Amino acid sequence: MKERLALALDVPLDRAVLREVSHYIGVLKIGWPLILELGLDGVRELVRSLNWVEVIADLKLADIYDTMSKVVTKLSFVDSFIAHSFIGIEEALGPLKIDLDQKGKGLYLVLSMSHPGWDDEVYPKLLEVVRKVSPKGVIVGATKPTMVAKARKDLSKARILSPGVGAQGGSPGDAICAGADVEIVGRRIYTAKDPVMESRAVLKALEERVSQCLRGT
Ligand code: BMP
Repeated sequence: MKERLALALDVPLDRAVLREVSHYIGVLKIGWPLILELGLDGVRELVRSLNWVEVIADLKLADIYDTMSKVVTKLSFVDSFIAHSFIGIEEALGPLKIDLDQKGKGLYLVLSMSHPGWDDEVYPKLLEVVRKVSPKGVIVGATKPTMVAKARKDLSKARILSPGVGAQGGSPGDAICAGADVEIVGRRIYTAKDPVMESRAVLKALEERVSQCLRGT
């Protein structure tokens, strides 16, 4: 099950601690906070020092293709990128998808964010973009399992990554039970007194919840 948990590493963790955490969490999500803290070389080295199932660069790309292509070229050490879907296709997500396909990289598009200020009125419009681009997957907040279930119904093949477990109120396993593939946890783990024990606890809670919903209880 560890491949169904992602660590949002928004602050650096001690290397030995991170190694232990990776026994319980398979996917690593890195983004601006870590890159600005460690620099690109530091992040590259950290990413390469361990064997992750997938490393996702969460820069929430939202620009014209030409600019986004310059950014993704600098991050060849990751497996996938997250971009905003509202930027549209022509000269933006269309060529970005082709570029990433050629590079053997995945693209995830933001479909429904986890925070209270996000307005799901835009969902149908974003879904239309997602369907046309056909990315590897989408981001749908774990704080709204009903939106996860809706996205799963609307997109049978896309991977669904769900951030918001822990600090934002989502409970481990709820998003997966609603149809997500991966749950993303940040602060609950990296601010814990013992991030290794916390990772283990989150994985255990996720496994218990998922086996519960598989049994239909
Ligand atoms: P935390 O568990 O500490 O709340 O971290 C969640 C992570 O997921 C952060 O890196 C955040 O930027 C990201 N995220 C989110 O919280 N909500 C979204 O809708 C999309 C995200 O990428």
